[in-house]
Amino acid sequence: MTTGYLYHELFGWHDTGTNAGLAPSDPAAGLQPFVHFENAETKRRLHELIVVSGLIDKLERIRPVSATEEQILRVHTPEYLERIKTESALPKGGDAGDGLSPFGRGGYEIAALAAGGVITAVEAVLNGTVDNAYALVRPPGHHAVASSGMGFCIFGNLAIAAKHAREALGVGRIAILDWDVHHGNGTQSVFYDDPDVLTVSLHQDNVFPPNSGAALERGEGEGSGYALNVPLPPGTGDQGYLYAMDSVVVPALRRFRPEIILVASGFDASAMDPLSRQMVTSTGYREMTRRLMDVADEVCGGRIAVSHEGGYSPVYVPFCGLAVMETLSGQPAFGDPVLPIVSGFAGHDLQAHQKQVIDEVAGFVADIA
Ligand code: 6DK
Ligand code: ZN
Repeated sequence: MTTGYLYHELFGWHDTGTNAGLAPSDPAAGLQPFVHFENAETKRRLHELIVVSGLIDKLERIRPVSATEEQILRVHTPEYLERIKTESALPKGGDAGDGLSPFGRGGYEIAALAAGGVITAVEAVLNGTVDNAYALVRPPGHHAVASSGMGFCIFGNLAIAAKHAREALGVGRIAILDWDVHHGNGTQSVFYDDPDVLTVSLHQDNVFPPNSGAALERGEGEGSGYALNVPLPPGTGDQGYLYAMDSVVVPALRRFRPEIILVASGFDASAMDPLSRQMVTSTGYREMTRRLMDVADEVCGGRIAVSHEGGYSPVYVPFCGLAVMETLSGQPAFGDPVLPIVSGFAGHDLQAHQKQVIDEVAGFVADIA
C-alpha cells in the first residue's frame, strides 16, 4: 500500500491575523484581539507528528504544484479571482468575502498552492503513483462558493480538484465525503445540479454556515438526489458517526460507484474542538477511514484522495490526522495519549435522536441511480 502525503511550509505562512475568526477586535465592545482560530498551529503540529512518529518514512512525499488560473476558474468567477489577486498584492492583504476569512500579502499564491496541492494529490491517485493520498493543505476550501470565499476558505480546493479530474482527466463519477463538522456548502453548491458528482456532508446541525446543510438539501435538476446532508445533533460521538458511515455513506457509495472518492477531512468534530460540540475520538476517525477504504476497495480500486479542512484543537488534531494517515497507509498505531481521556467521556454510544436523523437520510440513498 502506497500512501501519498502532501504538505508545504508555505501553508503555515497563510496569515489569518488576530481577529479570531469571529469579528474584528473592538475594545469598545469588549472584543479583545485573539489569534484567528484558523491559524497554522494545528496543521503544523500534525505535520510534525507525522515526522516524529516516523510515519513520514512510510509515506510517499508528493510536492504540490500551484493551481493555474484556468483550473481555479473552473469553479470561481473571473471577478472573484481578480479581487483575490488584487487584495493579495496589498501590503496588508485582504479578506475572501465574509470578514472571517482574512489573508495576508501573498495569500493568493498560498491559496493557489493549496488548491493545486489537492489537484496534485488527486492526480497521483488517478495515475497510480500512489494507492491513496492525504493533502495537508491550508487554507481550507469547502465553504468557498463561485463568487466568494467564506468560513476561513479562499478557493474551493476539492471542488477545483474534482472539476480538474472530470474536465481534464476524463473521470466520470466522483464522490466527495465531507466529515468536517461544518457543512460543506461550497463543494455542494458547485455540484448541486450535477448527477456525476455525489456530495455527502456529515456535519453538526446548523453550526456554519447558518441555515445550511439541512437533510432536505438534496440537489436540484439533474443533480436531484446527488447531494446528501446528515445534520448530526450536538453531542454525536464515535458510534453516531460510524452509524452514519454504515447506514448512509457506505450504501450511497455502493449505489453511486464513483471512480474515486475525495474526502474533505476536518477534525473539528473531535471531542476536544473549541468550535463545535461533537465527541469524535482518534478511534472514530480511524474506523471511519477503515470503512471508507473497504467500500473504496469494493467500488473504485481503493482510490481515495483526502484534503485537510478544519480542526481547531492544537492538542488533538495531530492524533486524529495521524490515525487517518496510519489507516490509509496500513501502518500500526503510534498511540494517542489523549484517547483515554476523550474515550472516557460519556455519550459515545448512538442515541435515539441521532439515529432518527441518520435513518431519515438513509431513506434517500435509494434515489441514487
Ligand atoms: N463563526 C471550517 O472548519 C471553517 O469548516 C469553519 C468556520 C466556522 C466559523 C464559525 C464560527 C462565528 C461565530 C460567532 C460569530 C460569528 C461567526 F473551512 C473550515 F476551515 F474547514 O464559529
Ligand atoms: Zn469545519
